[in-house]
Parts: sequence; C-alpha cells; structure tokens
Amino acid sequence: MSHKILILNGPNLNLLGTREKSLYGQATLADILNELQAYAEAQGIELRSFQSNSEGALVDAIHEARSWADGLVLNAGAYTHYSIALRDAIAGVGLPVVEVHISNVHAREEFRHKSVLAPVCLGVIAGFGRWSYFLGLDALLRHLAEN
Ligand code: CA2
Repeated sequence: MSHKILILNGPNLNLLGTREKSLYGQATLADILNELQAYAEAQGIELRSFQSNSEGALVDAIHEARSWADGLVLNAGAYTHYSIALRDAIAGVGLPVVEVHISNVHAREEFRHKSVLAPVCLGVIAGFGRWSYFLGLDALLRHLAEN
C-alpha cells in the first residue's frame, strides 16, 4: 500500500541554508524537501510538505492531515519546547508523528532538552543534520508497515 506523509516544518526553518550554517547545515529547506521527495517517490510514497512560522497554521495543518495523511514527520522548531497547542493537536488527530531535529538538541541549551511534543509522538530523531528527516521518514514508514 502506498502511503501519504506530511512533512511539517515550524518557525524559522524557512531560513535554513542562509544563516547559522555551522549549526543547521548548508542545505535550504527546499533542498532538503526536494531530496526527500525523490527518496519517497522511489519508494512509491506521496509526500506533501508545509512550513509555517505561525503556531495556529501548524495546528490547522495537523488537523487537515487527518483527512488525507497516514502520518507526519514534524520539525516544530522552537515550538517543540513549549507548544501545548501543537501537543494537543497531535494527540487530538491520533496520527503517528515522528519528531525530528536537525541539531542535537541534547547537546545544546537546557531549554532545548525538553520536548512537550515527544510524549505524544512515536519517537524522536535529533542531531543528524538533514538526514534526520530521512531517518524520521524511514522510522514512520517502518511503523506504518507493521501497523
Ligand atoms: O535542530 C532543530 O531542528 C531545531 O528544531 C531547530 C529550531 C530550534 O529552535 C530547535 O531547538 C531545534 C530552530 C530553527 C531555526 O533555524 C534557523 C536556520 C537558519 C538560520 C536561523 C534559524
């Protein structure tokens, strides 16, 4: 069965590849999404993607995903650490979500060690640069294949 997956990115991830390259890498969000698209297409997976800097738009995207997606790969950016609205949306739709981070949040400031989303996600992948998205997608697809 071919799966449909939403790749959802939160605040400031539209700046990838333009600044803070030592932390987040050289690739732009479009670079990552194009590469991910090719990777998914080769496996017959349909990917859709959305990025927003607004919490409400991300909540809406999670709600809409309920009508078409089998699961999500989510980099919620800084909202990871404090958005109860995103947590409630994830728990509310009941879709499987893999939380991903480009940087190793556990090797950074204390406030990035806590994810309020992780308890309602399948799992978390952090620290592998743009590969975190690929690893997150793989983890989600393996989960879907077994469930
Ligand atoms: O490592 C990640 O993927 C993060 O989700 C990135 C967020 C950060 O708040 C999280 O703690 C960890 C920040 C994304 C900001 O991205 C920028 C990229 C280039 C220039 C400025 C910001």
